Amino acid sequence: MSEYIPSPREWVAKQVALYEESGGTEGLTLRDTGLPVIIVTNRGRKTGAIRKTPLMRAVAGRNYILVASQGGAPRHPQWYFNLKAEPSVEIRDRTEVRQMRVREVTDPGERRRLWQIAVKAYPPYEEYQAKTKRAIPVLVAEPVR
Ligand code: F42
Repeated sequence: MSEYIPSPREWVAKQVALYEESGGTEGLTLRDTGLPVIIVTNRGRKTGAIRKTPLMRAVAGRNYILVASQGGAPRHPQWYFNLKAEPSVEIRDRTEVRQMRVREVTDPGERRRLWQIAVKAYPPYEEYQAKTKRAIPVLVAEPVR
């Protein structure tokens, strides 16, 4: 059994606690945007600890699009490196929890298509990309079965 280490960011840790402890019936949106969020559970690549990260909910068929934007910060978020190292995740979308496998989208056409869906779900991603020099990674989570 691994230890769960909550995010050091208080507002993020609080959202995770509310979302998970309510069984996916509360804390479902980002602050005052009203836009839906999912919770990604995975392992830290160095600690092996369980990490839980809320991300915006962007859906393509049965898949989820994960955008490593971190508000347009200059560096990729830690969860991006964790998922590259260990792509097995659990995704909670409201009351449903699924085992999924994550891969980074490298094909330019597929990335464009998924980026457009992600921006429709959460328009500020475009501003975040304009604000940072790094290309914001786009990942896709696909059901294991
Ligand atoms: N972030 C996004 O990038 N995209 C989104 O769409 C998004 C939506 C969103 C919605 C709601 C919400 O509450 C938050 C949202 N966030 C979104 C923010 C997101 O949840 C993350 O907080 C943010 O992206 C930063 O991710 P991070 O993984 O860099 O988190 C930092 C703050 C963090 O937890 N750092 C840990 C720490 O202790 O400093 C390290 C965690 C870690 O992974 N450690 C590794 C390990 O092995 O455990 C080792 C790392 C090392 O190098 O030592």
